Amino acid sequence: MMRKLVIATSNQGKFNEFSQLISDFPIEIVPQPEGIKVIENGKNFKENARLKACTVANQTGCWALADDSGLSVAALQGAPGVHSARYAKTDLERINKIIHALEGISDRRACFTASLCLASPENKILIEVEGHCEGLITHVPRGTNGFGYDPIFQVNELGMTFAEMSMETKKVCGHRGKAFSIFQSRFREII
Ligand code: ITT
Repeated sequence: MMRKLVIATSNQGKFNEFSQLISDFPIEIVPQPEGIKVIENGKNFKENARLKACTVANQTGCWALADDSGLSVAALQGAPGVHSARYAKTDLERINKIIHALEGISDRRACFTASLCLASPENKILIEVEGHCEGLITHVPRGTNGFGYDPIFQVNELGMTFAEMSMETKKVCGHRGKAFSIFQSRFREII
């Protein structure tokens, strides 16, 4: 019987990316059941990923893979960082808030981080990894793919925003894909 893996997120964009990243593995991917509430009060991405993975694994009785991620903007002293999801109410409002906060500022440097944590129902941490992607905040949103802050994050190596890339390209250069490439070799050993 195939092992079940719950993707411990309520963010559909993340779920879509993980479905693609994990598609080669002999594992059944299931979404997080509705109604699970996690208090994300960790002081960094790693702590929040742990909280989400352990809570969901414990409540579902399955292995759970969580991702805590966010955008840190240099000229905003690392904000929104771990508060990326709570920076404003909607993706559009969050994007506009960043563009507005950087008005007249020439330093547009930013970094995306993804911390992944795989936990068992007994709250054992099986794998923890982190990936980063360096880029610049654009002056206007560009592109229609992806989710969240994708339209205003231009990746240094490619000069394209995440929202202008295919999921395949984002997988190679993005923070989540980079974290997953470290994750996958360890994951293969334990499944
Ligand atoms: P879960 O906690 O349920 O996974 P969330 O959206 O609240 O969902 P986080 O707490 O990790 O997730 O917050 C991450 C924020 O950063 C959120 O606003 C995302 O939309 C955004 N984000 C994360 N990865 C992103 C990516 O690859 N592209 C664009 N925005 C991203």
